[in-house]
Formats: sequence, C-alpha cells, structure tokens
Amino acid sequence: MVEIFAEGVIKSMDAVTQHEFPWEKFEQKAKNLGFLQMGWAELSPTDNSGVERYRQWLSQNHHGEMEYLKRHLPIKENPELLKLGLKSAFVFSFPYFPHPAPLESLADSENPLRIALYAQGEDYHHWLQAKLEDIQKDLQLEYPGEIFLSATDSKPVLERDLAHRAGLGWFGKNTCLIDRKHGSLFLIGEVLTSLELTKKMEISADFCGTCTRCIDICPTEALEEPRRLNANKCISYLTIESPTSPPENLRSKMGDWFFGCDLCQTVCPWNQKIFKEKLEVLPTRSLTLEQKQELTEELRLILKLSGKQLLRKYSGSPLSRAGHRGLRRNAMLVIANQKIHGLNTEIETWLSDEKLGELAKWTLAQL
Ligand code: B12
Ligand code: SF4
Ligand code: SF4
Repeated sequence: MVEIFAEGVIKSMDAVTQHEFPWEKFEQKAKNLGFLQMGWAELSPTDNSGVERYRQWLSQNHHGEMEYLKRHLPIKENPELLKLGLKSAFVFSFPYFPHPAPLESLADSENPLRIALYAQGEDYHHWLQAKLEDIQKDLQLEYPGEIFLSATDSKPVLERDLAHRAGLGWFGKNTCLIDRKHGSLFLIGEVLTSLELTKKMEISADFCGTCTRCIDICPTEALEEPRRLNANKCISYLTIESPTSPPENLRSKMGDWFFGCDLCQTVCPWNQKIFKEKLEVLPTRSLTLEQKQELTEELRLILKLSGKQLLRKYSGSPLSRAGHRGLRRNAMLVIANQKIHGLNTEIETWLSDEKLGELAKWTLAQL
C-alpha cells in the first residue's frame, strides 16, 4: 500500500506490526532528555469518550473564539482523515517548573509582570518540539519502514486524552492532567506513528477525592463544574487566545495576571506537596512601592512601543502569541486592577483605537 503525506512525500506502508517495542531503550532516551514519563495510546480507541466530551464542550460554545478547535473536530473524531496511516502515539510529559529554557527577562525575579509559569521562558513549541524530534529520529532509525511524526500542541489531537490513556495521569477537577509523583506543571508532547503497539498501560486512578480547591480559587468561576472549563471565562484564554477585550463583568475579577493564569494549579495539593511554598496562590499580588514603580515602567513601555518593537521584545517567548494589541489589552487590565496611576497619557493614546478604545476608556474610569 502506498500513502501520500500531506507534504507530498511518498512512503511505502507495507505495515510492520511491531509487538516487541524496546521500551527500556526509549524510556532511558526520554529520561536523558528530561522527560518525566513515556507511554503510548491508540489514536482511535474503541471507547472514544474523550472525543465525545470534546464534542459536547464545543457544542456548549465553551471554546470561545478558538474556531480552529471546531475545525479540528472531524480529524479528532477520525484520525484516518490525516491519510498518513497513523495508528498510535507515544506520549510524553515534560516539566515546566522550574522552566527548562528560562528567559531571564521574563522570570518572576526579574519581571514585574505576572506571567504564567510555562511562559517564563522560550516557547515550548520550539524547545519541546526539538526534544520530541530527537526521539522521533531514533525511532525512525529503529523502524525505517514506519512513520513517525512529532508534535506538541501543533496537530489536531486531544493531548490530555492521549496522555490519560497512555497512563501519564488523571484529569483533575481543574481539567489538567495530574500525576501523583510529578503534579500537573508539565507539558504534553507526542510522536504519532504507524506502529501498532501492545504494551498495556496502567491508567491512573482519580486522586482528587473531595477536594475542590481549584474550583474555589478560580477568580472568574471558569470551572463551572468539576472537569468542565468554560474558556470564555478563563483568564488564560482572556489574556492569550481571545482576540477581543474581556466582558466588563469579568475584568475586575482577572486580578493582575498579564499573561496566562496558574491559580487552579498552584493551589492544588498535588503541586503544593511537590513544590512546597514556592507556588503563589494570591489572585492579586500585593506590591511594595518599589515593585509598583517597576511595574508602572514596564506597563508604560508596553503602551508606548510600536507594534513591531513590542513583538521584537517578546520574540521567541509564548507572549508573542497574544499579538501587540493583546499585550496592550492585558497591560490596561493590569493597570485598572492594580490601580496604577501615572499612565493616563499613555492610555489616552489608545482611546481612538478601533479595538482598544472602549477598554482604554474603561481603564481610565477605574483609576
Ligand atoms: C484550548 C486549550 C486551552 C484553552 C482551554 C483549556 C481547557 N481546559 O479546555 C485555554 C486557553 C483556557 C487553555 C489554558 C491552559 N492551558 Co491549554 N490547551 C488547549 C489545547 C490546545 C486544547 C485543549 C482542549 O481540547 N480543550 C477542550 C476540552 C474539552 O478538552 P481537555 O481540556 O483536553 O479535557 C478533557 C478532559 O477534561 C476529559 N474529561 C472531562 N471530564 C471527564 C471526566 C472523566 C471521568 C474523564 C476520564 C475525563 C474527563 O475529557 C476532555 C476531552 O478529552 C491543548 C493542547 C491540545 N492539542 O490538546 C492545550 C493544553 C491542554 N494546555 C496546557 C496548558 C499548560 C495550559 C495552561 C496551564 C496554561 C496557563 N498557565 O495559562 C492553562 C490551564 C487552564 C486549565 N485549567 O485548563 C497543556 C496541559 C498540560 C496538562 N498537564 O494538563 C496542553 C495539553 C498543551 C500541551 N501541549 O502541553 N488551554
Ligand atoms: S487558569 Fe485561572 S482562570 Fe482559568 S480556570 Fe484556572 S484559575 Fe480559573
Ligand atoms: S485542587 Fe483538588 S480538586 Fe483541583 S485538581 Fe487538585 S486535587 Fe483535584
């Protein structure tokens, strides 16, 4: 059988079904690269309840304006549509606290802005992808006739669902995948393959018990039920993915988060146990006079730099994903919620902006 890759490469697919995969060798390789865990999962399991839950989530419009998630539904339902002959995924977890590729300028110790932990360094779509490609290369050498394709948040697959079925953790009530030994401050990556594997993975039990700390702390009540997050209300969505300004009723609840949010994870006892007192759980930080001054100057810069300069400042980090308008939007929300005075002139320059004008007016009214 011959299959054609999306890129146009032709690959022979006289499938070699592999039953004796050298797990120890590859687990060691993954460990040497810094991965926490490695497992595997079928791409089209008989029980596809993960996709069913995803379908329901979309139908409730909990994806906000992330339209690509809707477009990906047919492939998530039926990976055969990728036409690559992919059958399984090797799934990996990689910790982001402490950050493995830190950018000093974004670290809490250096930067007065409140930035989610995963974003305080280089973009994982680059550094994690490179590590996955390293494993992909070795897999390809081991099985020259098979297909391997590495990805992290870049292919239409349900990564938490895959990781759960690969035995890497349980779905916490905050929707994050959690492992008893490693907590939840890890990213998920995979190498998709035409190999069909047989090793039985041990699915993690649910260790949330009666705890509801994540639901209780969420300032915007985005966790509407255990394991159901409405992205329209999530600070992470509102400061990273959303192309617009948040609805007025949520703005003052967003605290001082400039990019992303970690509260429902930092409050989690499974992370608290591992990282002890290092995790911050305040919805809004209280600042010394000096910290407030530093924050004011950083926010001034964000409102004053040109779009190009601003994107250059954050190039290579996840912050560039918000775009320059998104970053200015986030700056105004922080100004309003931390009651930062002395930036009125900078805010006024945005009053006539088509996208930011209304928020600029609201921000001035809060001060
Ligand atoms: C869209 C998206 C977001 C959205 C929506 C998040 C959400 N919870 O749905 C927003 C922008 C809000 C977001 C925020 C964050 N994200 Co995000 N995001 C994604 C993305 C691209 C898709 C997720 C998705 O499909 N959501 C839709 C829901 C329905 O699916 P789900 O979250 O996977 O939920 C499954 C379970 O909850 C499960 N489920 C629900 N109920 C039940 C009940 C039972 C019994 C069972 C068994 C299962 C179950 O079924 C669902 C479907 O399979 C993935 C990457 C990917 N390609 O998968 C990253 C991803 C989920 N994000 C990630 C991260 C790190 C974050 C943030 C921590 C970043 C930050 N600090 O700001 C926050 C965490 C917020 C949170 N509490 O989820 C990681 C998560 C790693 C982990 N340990 O879980 C991922 C996997 C990216 C990666 N490659 O590592 N994200
Ligand atoms: S990331 Fe923040 S806003 Fe989003 S669900 Fe968790 S606590 Fe709520
Ligand atoms: S805070 Fe509690 S309920 Fe939420 S994910 Fe952690 S253990 Fe589960």
